[in-house]
Amino acid sequence: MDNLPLKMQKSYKKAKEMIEASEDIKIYSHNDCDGISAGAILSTILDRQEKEHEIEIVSLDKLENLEIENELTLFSDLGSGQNVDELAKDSSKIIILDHHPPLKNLDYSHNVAYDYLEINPHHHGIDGSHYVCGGGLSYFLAKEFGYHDLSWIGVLSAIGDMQNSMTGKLEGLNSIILNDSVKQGYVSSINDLSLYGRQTRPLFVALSYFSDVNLPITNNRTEAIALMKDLGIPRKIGDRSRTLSDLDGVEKGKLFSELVRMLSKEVPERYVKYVPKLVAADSYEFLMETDHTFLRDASEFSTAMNACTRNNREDIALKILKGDRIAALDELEIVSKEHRRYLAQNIHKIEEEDMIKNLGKIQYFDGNGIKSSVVGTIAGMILSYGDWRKPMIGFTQISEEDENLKVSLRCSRLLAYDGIHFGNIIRKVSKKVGGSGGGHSVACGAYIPHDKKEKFLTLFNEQLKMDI
Ligand SMILES: [Mn+2]
Repeated sequence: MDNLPLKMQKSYKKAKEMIEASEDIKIYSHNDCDGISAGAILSTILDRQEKEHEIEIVSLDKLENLEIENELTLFSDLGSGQNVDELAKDSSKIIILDHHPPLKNLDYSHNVAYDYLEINPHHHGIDGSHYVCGGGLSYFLAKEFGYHDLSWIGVLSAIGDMQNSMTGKLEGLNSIILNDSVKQGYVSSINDLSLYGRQTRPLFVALSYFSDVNLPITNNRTEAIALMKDLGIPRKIGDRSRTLSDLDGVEKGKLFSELVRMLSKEVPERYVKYVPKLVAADSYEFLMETDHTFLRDASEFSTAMNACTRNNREDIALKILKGDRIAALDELEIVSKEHRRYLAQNIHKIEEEDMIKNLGKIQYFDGNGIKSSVVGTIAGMILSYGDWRKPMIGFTQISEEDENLKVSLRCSRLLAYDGIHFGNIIRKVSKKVGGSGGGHSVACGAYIPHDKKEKFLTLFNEQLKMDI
């Protein structure tokens, strides 16, 4: 694909005109890496156009009964699945840039008095979970204004949104964004080993976090070091531990073959064909950023943005995305350190107190006391202490004021490659117990009534028996 569908192009022209004609603008964007990226792109467009604006990064529940007070209101990475215009005035102008399944059809704008423009790939037959996300949709608006230099944020948002999760590549409209950023010299796409922490983690540490399948190196740094030694891969350069980004092609080749060999021995026959995809994927490097910093690697960068939102510090993430590389980085360092400490403490507790329980085809833990914003992150991290063949489900109270439960699920990518979509399953099951949920195939979540945990687990297990 090398251009947007014609109808989408027209919508972007209209969006540009609406912005140019407005003086008082408000942006609402979603509180995750994708949403903040989208918000940062929109805010940068408005800065450059010298348009007065306010930006608010919000969770989806904040969109109920929203007062539409500004001349123009922009919604990014949200809005299609909510009735955000319920309280719109006849004079209101609304633009939605969202990739989630829309509630309204394309003609909706003809039936309302106010100016309503929704740009959503689903309206044009394009799947919004793999081919474009909120940040990408916002980048296409920037492009309409001629701001191609913001393309790298579009790439970041796609990685943050796991748009590449099924194939290890950016495809569809995402590939247009990637091409723009490569052409501009901002991004380089590298076929690499699929290990987290390319720039900042010592390679032996990155190897020890391999958790899609439990290998001898999983959670075992000694084994990881021994593996590198066996393959003749030096651990250090001078005093510094080498990271994945330090390896040359020959070294990566050796490591790739060895990981494929180890995994193929470990997984059931029917998964063997997915093993190469598990070990190698495209990585994206931001060429204007310093080597060996999290900023240099799209995946590490997106994790840092998520750490900000999980700790209600969207302001830091926004500043970094808009170019602050000094004060905001210091602030981020403090937040990240505390974030990592919190995660480690809770993972240790779950492991020490043997809190992972098994029920048929699932495993779960009661994360009572764990902040609901990180229960998913923790579920993902303790997967390696459980059984990779089963999804890991975490429960915790939504907040001190709300005793209902947040449910988060993480699983090995192998299960998704094999065709299971946990986002769809959790949507179905949470609905049956009077809650709501959804998400990606390997990472998803739900909110359910406080007394429905057992029922949820039973139904989820039954559903899985039918689906597998
Ligand atoms: Mn998104």
